[in-house]
Amino acid sequence: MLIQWFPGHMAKAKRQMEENIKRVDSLIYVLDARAPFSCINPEFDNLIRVKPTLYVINKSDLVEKGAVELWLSHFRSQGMRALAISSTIGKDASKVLTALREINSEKLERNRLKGVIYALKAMVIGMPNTGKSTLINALCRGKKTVTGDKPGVTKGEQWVRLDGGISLLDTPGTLCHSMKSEEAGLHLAFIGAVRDAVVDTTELSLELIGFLRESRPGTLLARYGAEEKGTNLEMLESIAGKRGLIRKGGEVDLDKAALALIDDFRKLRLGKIILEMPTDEY
Ligand SMILES: Nc1nc2c(ncn2[C@@H]2O[C@H](COP(=O)(O)OP(=O)(O)O)[C@@H](O)[C@H]2O)c(=O)[nH]1
Ligand SMILES: [Mg+2]
Repeated sequence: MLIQWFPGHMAKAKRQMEENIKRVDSLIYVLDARAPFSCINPEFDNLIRVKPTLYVINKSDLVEKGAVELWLSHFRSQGMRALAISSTIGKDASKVLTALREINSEKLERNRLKGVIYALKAMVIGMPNTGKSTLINALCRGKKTVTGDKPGVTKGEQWVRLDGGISLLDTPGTLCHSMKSEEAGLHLAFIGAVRDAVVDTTELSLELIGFLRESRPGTLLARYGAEEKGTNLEMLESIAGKRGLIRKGGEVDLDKAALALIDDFRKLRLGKIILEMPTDEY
């Protein structure tokens, strides 16, 4: 199943980011822990090339700790500065600021020696739904100072000034013109980075069933009591039956079963499931 979605507002957001890159010291690149590789957008390459980048594996609470550790060491072995957090948990987000100061330490020190208090500026980028805004909100702890009406800062992009002299620029999530691979497109759709309305959810659920049967055998049986046999479509029918999702004529309601399955995956009701692990290729 090929996923393709690059609406006009993303093209516009991308142009704005390319414009705003000049105004920031570094980038905070937010990835979803369930699909860290697929969340790396080749269209951001021209941004990361010019500014030091901090990779933040967000939503770590949705995957096993060991898996996150493997991704961190994988990224670090490639010379990327990376850390893992959950923006929705406690003070986890503040680790990002510490790391941001670290990667800009030379600049901060140079300014300090000149007697200048330098205010760091960072642009927060990432695929849609990776938690960029949640991270920023966690960092400003409710005392958000949005200065969105500056010239050149249009709707959809917002500067937020934090205590301690750091300003962050929130950006709208951006996908790519064409997905890195069919698999990457699917993973992004599973984690909700692609708007559900533009995807055939029944077909997407069949892909998810396929993934689970192969990578996590026993998951569907445990959750729905559905024997893992036959085609993926037969499994979806079986899930619909087990959940009592029946239409008026007595037919199973595949659409509802598909939505239920995808929702169960996203809400952790199938357990903590990472979609991709580091390989030699990436
Ligand atoms: N479980 C979990 N959910 C998160 C985390 N960070 C963000 N979310 C959720 O992910 C969804 C998208 O977050 P949002 O900040 O709007 O993403 P954005 O599109 O990148 O700005 C929201 O429902 C958040 O509550 C996290 O660390 N863990
Ligand atoms: Mg946002």
